[in-house]
Amino acid sequence: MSTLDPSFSQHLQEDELTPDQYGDFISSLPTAGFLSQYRGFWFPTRFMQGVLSLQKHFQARETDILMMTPPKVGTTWLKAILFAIVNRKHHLDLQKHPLLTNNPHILVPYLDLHLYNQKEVPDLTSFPSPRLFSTHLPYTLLPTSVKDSTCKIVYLYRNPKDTFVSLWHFLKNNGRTTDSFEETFDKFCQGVSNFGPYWDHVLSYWNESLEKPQRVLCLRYEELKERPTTHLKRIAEFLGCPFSSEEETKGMVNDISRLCSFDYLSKLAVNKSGTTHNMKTESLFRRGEIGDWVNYLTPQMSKKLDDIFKEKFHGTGLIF
Ligand code: PAP
Repeated sequence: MSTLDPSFSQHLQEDELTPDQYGDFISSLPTAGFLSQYRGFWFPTRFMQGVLSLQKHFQARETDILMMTPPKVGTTWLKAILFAIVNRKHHLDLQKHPLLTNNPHILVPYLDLHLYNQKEVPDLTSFPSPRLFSTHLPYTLLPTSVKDSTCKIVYLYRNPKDTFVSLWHFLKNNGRTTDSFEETFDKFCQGVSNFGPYWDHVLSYWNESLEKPQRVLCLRYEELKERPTTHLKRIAEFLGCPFSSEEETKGMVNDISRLCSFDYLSKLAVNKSGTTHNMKTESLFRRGEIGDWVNYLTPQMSKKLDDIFKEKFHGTGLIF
């Protein structure tokens, strides 16, 4: 039985909610299929509890490294890269590297989708410093403790057409939509997609990175794909752990780049079958290419996305 008024979601601050009120609060949000709208963004309803708990309870540390992404922009890849860079001194023997036996989502957990969705207040004490976490939350909805902290934030975004095509395959393969391709596309264009509107998500971090470049690093999937070693070095510098000339001479940057590449990770047994946090693991490694959208979008669909993103990103300096 609902204990809350339907207008509840507009009046009460979420951090005043008790855990037994979460369900009613979430039920009071506007929905579209499997998504619920909360503070201007669309979240998978099944993760709303994690979003609320994370916002209420997560305490950032100055040494934390948080990686933020909208879905399907290369999150799995960036998790592998950050884990490998940050922990490189502990895993010099690449033949025994944790990435060979663990999916990147296990090594770098989601705060919202996993840790705080499983438990109202998860025990994070076992995570060694610097703690490496990820979320799909837009910047504007991050907990205050993150916004007030000087912890580092690495953000990844991707061409919206490839992002949409990747999202479509993921939703279909994991039974997370009953919509057709065209319906999913129309909703994406209206901003109704997982953690969307996609443009608002990207802009939320982009604007922050312009204001605080020492705190927020924005990377583009296409740049990372075209010049991985350049960007691996850039990431390491940003995180305050630049590759030494000795490491570079030994080929460590190339080694990490190869270890985290689509070709390498997608062929590992650990990434080829089974599930990771209720996702089919293999669905996280589909094609890993730039421009696969041409095989799926009609010229009209392509133009529609061009027009939307031209307008949304006008004057921002963002390119796709
Ligand atoms: P998530 O949001 O569910 O975690 P995410 O990892 O962000 O998914 O995105 C998956 C995309 O990244 C897939 O793109 P595609 O559908 O266009 O193929 C996946 O193939 C791609 N991807 C995964 N690993 C890598 C990698 N190592 N290098 C490049 N792309 C990758």
